[in-house]
Amino acid sequence: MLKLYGFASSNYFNMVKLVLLEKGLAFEEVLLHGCQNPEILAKSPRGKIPILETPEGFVSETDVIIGYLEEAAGGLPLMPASPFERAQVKALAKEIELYIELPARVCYVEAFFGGRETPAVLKAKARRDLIKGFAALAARGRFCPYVAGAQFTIADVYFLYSVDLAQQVGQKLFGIDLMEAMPKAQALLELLSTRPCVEQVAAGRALDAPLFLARLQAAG
Ligand SMILES: N[C@@H](CCC(=O)N[C@@H](CS)C(=O)NCC(=O)O)C(=O)O
Repeated sequence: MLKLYGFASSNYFNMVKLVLLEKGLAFEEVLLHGCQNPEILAKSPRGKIPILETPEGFVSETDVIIGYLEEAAGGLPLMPASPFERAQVKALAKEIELYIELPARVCYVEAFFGGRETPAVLKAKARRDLIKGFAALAARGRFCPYVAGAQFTIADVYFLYSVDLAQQVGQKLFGIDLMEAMPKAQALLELLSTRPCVEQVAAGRALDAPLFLARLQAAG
């Protein structure tokens, strides 16, 4: 059986978990925090989670894991059939990852965990990048009702677990609403939150949240 390594407060872990659930695939969760010990590095060379264990070995990096599941694991397709439409979905997911999730991530500790302040120069860059990232999403996203069109796809998975956190970073750190001019994107966040698989992922995240906070506090 497929095994998903990671922890439920991780948005990347939750992306893969949602894909597994939406596809209706059987899998087991294995609790693991990213770290640099040799045993983990043998499975994921940068020590990051999530990691997927397959009958043939380990796969790391969320977009690669999701691509593997789409190609190899069966279940409900989360990509369109046409190569051109697939390219649009992949571009949306990649742009959300690179230009929304990653700039927002630089500010997570300050925004969500009351931890150390993000250095001013990084914060200013994050603000600029987020504004451009959301503009790109507004330009390419279709939101009718899903990010890439009428089908729920992996672009929605990236959207769901990146945009809400980035929007909160915008509000908390910069006093801006990055989705102010995107009412359909806001409506999509609400629509996605009612999907049974999304509710299941949210329940796991809620259970893990206090443990994750305690870990962060212990790590200083
Ligand atoms: N590029 C990676 C990012 C995954 C990632 O950042 N995972 C975090 C948890 S949300 C992690 O493992 N952090 C531990 C570390 O950086 O050592 C992916 O797409 O899977």
